[in-house]
Amino acid sequence: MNELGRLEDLPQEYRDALTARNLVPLWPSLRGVLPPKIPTRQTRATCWAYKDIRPLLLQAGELTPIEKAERRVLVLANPGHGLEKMQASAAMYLGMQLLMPGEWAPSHRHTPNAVRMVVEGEGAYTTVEGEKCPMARGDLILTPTGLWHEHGHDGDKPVVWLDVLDLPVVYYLEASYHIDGQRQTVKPSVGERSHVRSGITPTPLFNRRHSAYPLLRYAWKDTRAALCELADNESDLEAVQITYTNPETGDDAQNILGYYALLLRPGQSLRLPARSPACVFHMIEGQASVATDAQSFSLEEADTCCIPGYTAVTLKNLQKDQPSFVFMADESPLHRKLGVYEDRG
Ligand code: GTQ
Repeated sequence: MNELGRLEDLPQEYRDALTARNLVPLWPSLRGVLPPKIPTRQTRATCWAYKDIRPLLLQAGELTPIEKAERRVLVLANPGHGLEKMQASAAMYLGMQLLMPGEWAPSHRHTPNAVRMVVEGEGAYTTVEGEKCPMARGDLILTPTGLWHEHGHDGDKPVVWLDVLDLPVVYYLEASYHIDGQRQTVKPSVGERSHVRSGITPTPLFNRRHSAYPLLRYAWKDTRAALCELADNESDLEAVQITYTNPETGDDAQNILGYYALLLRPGQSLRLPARSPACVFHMIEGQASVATDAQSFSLEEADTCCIPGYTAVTLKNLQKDQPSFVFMADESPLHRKLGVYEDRG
């Protein structure tokens, strides 16, 4: 590969003439934007332990009233991107959100898509387009782009959940904004009751409530049962993984980020190939290690880590006699739509 000319090789007068006309020579920066064989990734393998987050989040509950926060969130920021960027990866944002009993996080809608993975507590709910979605540990609740959502809490202990948003990429596209709304009138819940069995959906033609996002809440008890069934019925299946999908189209549940849950059999070690998207792992139940060639994290319940793209990962269940359950989020839908998705094995 040729050594390319440097900026310093050019006469200062010439460089100034370019700058004055908003022009930049490509060759000094060509290898930077098109590095050989593998992309440069700002995303660093990073782990956030829940035992570190929890006391600081509860302290935020005392320091900052909900009215002053709107959303009381500590952002899980990847130091590789710079903490102020508030990104876990190029396309993913992660935050731990706290709602105290009786608090209310007011209604708004925004262009980035969000999901909540419930970490701790009972009695809270997110109302999405008038549909009240109760929150229990491990439940996944979608608040897709443009839909009104607000959070409330009728219980008596703090509730914490993990927010996953595609905010960094929507912001990068200069397409990120929000609109404030009124408290929503709750209507009878339809999503879950209209999709009680996979493969059976209301016929869209006759469905007056038809929405691009027909299912907003994926209860952990159902997801867990599906994973256990899969593990029991297919004893030679290596990756016991489900994808959270749109029940009417079979597509990923959202357009930009993909969401999955994985059962690791007792003591199982599972290698995930090096793929182009970055991936987030969050421990729902049990304990597991998440290892790359370079480093390894040990995840306890409610811990979260992020691994950059183009990196093979080995997950290992650290429990010898019980399954462990992992929630995963990645950038696959975005990479596939853009045509840049790669699996390097
Ligand atoms: O709960 O609506 O972590 O709007 C970041 C932005 C949560 C939310 C976040 C948000 C929300």
